[in-house]
Amino acid sequence: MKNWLDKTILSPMKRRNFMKWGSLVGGAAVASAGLPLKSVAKTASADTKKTETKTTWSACMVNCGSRCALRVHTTDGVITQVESDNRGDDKTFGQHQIRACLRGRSIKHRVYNPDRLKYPMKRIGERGEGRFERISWDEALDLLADKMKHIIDAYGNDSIFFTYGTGTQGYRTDGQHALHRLMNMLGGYLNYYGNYSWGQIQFALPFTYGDIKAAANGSYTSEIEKAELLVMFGYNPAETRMSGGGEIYEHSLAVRKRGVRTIIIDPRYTDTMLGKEDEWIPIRPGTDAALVEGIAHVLITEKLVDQAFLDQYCQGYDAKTLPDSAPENGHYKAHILGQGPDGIEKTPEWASRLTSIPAQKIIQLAREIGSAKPAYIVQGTGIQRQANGEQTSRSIVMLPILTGNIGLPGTHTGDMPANYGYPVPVLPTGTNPVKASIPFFGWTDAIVRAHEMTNKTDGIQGVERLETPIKMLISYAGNMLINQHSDINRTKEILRDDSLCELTVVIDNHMTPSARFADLLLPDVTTLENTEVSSDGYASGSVGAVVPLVPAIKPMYECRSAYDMCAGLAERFGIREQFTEGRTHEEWVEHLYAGARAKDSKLPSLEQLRKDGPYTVLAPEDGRVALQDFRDDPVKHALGTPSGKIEIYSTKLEKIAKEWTLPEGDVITPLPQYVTTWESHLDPLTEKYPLQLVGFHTKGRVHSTYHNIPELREAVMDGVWMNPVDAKARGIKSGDQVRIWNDRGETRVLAKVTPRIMPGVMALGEGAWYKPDRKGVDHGGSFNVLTTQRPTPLSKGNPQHTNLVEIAKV
Ligand SMILES: Nc1nc2c(c(=O)[nH]1)N[C@H]1C(S)=C(S)[C@@H](COP(=O)(O)OP(=O)(O)OC[C@H]3O[C@@H](n4cnc5c(=O)[nH]c(N)nc54)[C@H](O)[C@@H]3O)O[C@H]1N2
Ligand SMILES: Nc1nc2c(c(=O)[nH]1)N[C@H]1C(S)=C(S)[C@@H](COP(=O)(O)OP(=O)(O)OC[C@H]3O[C@@H](n4cnc5c(=O)[nH]c(N)nc54)[C@H](O)[C@@H]3O)O[C@H]1N2
Ligand code: SF4
Ligand SMILES: [Mo]
Repeated sequence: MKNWLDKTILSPMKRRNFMKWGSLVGGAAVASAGLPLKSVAKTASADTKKTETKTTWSACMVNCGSRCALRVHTTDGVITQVESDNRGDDKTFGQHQIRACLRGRSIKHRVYNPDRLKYPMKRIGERGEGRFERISWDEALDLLADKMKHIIDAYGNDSIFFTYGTGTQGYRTDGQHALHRLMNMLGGYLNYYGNYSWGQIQFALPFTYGDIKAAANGSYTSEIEKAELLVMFGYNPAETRMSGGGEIYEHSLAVRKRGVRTIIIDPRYTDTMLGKEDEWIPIRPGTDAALVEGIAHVLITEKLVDQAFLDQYCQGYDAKTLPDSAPENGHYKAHILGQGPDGIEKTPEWASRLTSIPAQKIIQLAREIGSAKPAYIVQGTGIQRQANGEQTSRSIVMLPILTGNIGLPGTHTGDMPANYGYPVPVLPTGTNPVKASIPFFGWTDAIVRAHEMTNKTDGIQGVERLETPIKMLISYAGNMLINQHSDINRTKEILRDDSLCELTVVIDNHMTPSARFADLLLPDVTTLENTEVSSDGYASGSVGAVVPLVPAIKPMYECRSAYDMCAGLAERFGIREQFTEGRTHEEWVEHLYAGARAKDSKLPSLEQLRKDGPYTVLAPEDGRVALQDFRDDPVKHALGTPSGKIEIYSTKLEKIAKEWTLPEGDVITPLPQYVTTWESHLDPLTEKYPLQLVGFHTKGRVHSTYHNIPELREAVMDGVWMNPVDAKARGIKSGDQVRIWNDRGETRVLAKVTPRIMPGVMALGEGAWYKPDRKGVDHGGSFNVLTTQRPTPLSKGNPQHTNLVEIAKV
């Protein structure tokens, strides 16, 4: 059994069947999208004798960081309307309505969508061509079990990999938990660590602060209202934390009620500003670390640093606390004052040349940051999705450290903010017998060059080197296979060769660009057809919640939950009983919730929860300020760093920098400092591609989810942001079709000419669906035809916001 096209597996292409299926899709598409509800009812549910209306609770489970509850109205088994949480009076915080955004409210169109996957299907023709044949569930599961047995026998469990997928982030019993549980029982799978969201910052900051447990190194956004000054680096909650329960609500309350002075540093004038900011400081992408160093210069020379704090709590600020292993003058102060190894004084003028921020502005900013007590300094995650992401994240946290704005009310560590999450229990997944772990971003490399990948070259963890290449990919609730991973054209080449990765399985609701690259396509139920008890998400500020999901409608077509798919697969491996422990999915939900209630007597009964809607809990007052215990007693509550202190100079990084083999141009430094990288504004490549292109997460979608909803496409028109100066130089006007390209690919999109972006920098919302023409030019505005798979130096993560491009009118 060599590959998918092996004759023993694949029946000859049945053209007539394919056509028949094709017209069926078309028919159903019209029915669900266009016809009156009665006809949809017939398609969706056969037994509709008397009119029955009901309202059930469900939730939007996509990965925006929140998890808004939804009230779903149905008539005769057909969804008629979806509304937001309408309880509460908005007078008391915690009693307020946690309102869903425009996306969650349009979820009905994601359920009744022409792209819906209806039946299991197997690929016919070349991988990626998008031609499939309908098969039965029995055939699909038999085929999958056979292929998996072969792959495990021939290559081992470490050749099976789950690509990152966040379409059902909130599930506790279904989805990836069920899949991981099954795979662990079958001998495991290749692990990954980190994630596309904050892979760089999460890897980098423990060198400074010690191990991060979830977001425990941050203070809650509820602390903002106690601050005198709020400084936000590339933090855009108005678009990326839109839920009424989350960070944006707390941020807005603080600014509205307390008028906290707010400075926002971002190349774009974001929706978070829109008149709420006191100052917008546009910055050249990838240069925030240089800005920090320019500010540090002023803080040091004007004696605005908190010397007592630095002496007592930190390692490596000056000679007094520099560890023995460090070179002489290897400390931060020397580095800033030009007495370190590079001999460059990091003056505001020096920083100005790199950042495009006037030196006078940098001086003013430094004086403000140096004198405001307390100051809440925070960063988003767009900044670290860059080639020097780890260096930048570590640098930004120097501002609260230098000024002693740590561990006190109204302060924050400079990390992303912390959030409270009610600990809703998860289906036990067991442990993975496979020890090897790759960085989340390294899977395409692990298909083609696994034998070269080691712990010192490619961030392999758990083992010294990879034994075997990836031979099977399972994409559950992700569009990573094509759309969301970098460099689509490279990925396509790799996936098209099915002698490399022999099996691709996609479990989704829709025929996405990734689904087209499946060998086996398995249709999942949507959130509104599923049963769950979820937590509130990871970006809900100080509000925690337990959110019930009750099926509003029956599973459509032949869709099945991942739990049921796994149970069917377990049966084929002879371990059904072990997998289910005799429980259905519904019974697991009940069982786990009963466990939660045994620990917290305040939780309502499941029946009551499902009737009344989410159960809300506020974060305890204690513990809202990060590192408060460390500030109170730095000995008793020493940090998890080797010295137990805040490591400005990191001895661990000093070691890594010596031991790892890095590609030409990559730099890791024990001090948090600015480094120039490939595809920065200083790269000679700017002669060919003079414009920097950054991405952002748009309010029109969550990544690629909700992209295929025409109403949303109309409400939030995709377009590449460009400054009038750059547009004029290229004869481009707002609304023009433009091509954006570099050596990796080309995409077509509309131009949005606006002073809301600084000159020389372009910005495009990520997540639009890849739509190539015959020559491979993308007409969908899909960002990742332009991004690179070259990883960042330290975490080996995704530098998806570091791109040089050129733009022209089509
Ligand atoms: N260029 C660029 N690329 C990026 C980023 C960037 O900033 N720039 N951001 C990165 C980040 S931070 C992230 S988190 C990733 C996100 O990347 P992904 O995790 O791939 O997220 P989505 O694109 O939303 O894909 C989720 C998929 O889940 C499916 N889905 C939704 N509901 C269900 C369900 O109930 N069941 C099943 N089975 N499937 C379902 C959707 O149809 C969709 O195909 O993208 C990364 N990619
Ligand atoms: N509506 C919506 N909400 C989402 C998501 C979504 O897709 N849609 N995705 C969710 C997920 S998984 C994640 S990880 C988060 C990510 O949410 P964010 O952390 O907000 O990430 P981004 O939108 O990538 O970038 C934030 C800002 O950083 C700016 N930026 C880029 N480069 C630089 C730089 O070098 N310096 C500075 N100072 N600023 C820079 C961008 O212009 C942008 O305004 O959002 C979550 N929320
Ligand atoms: S996308 Fe996020 S903010 Fe919008 S409804 Fe869904 S969970 Fe809520
Ligand atoms: Mo993310």
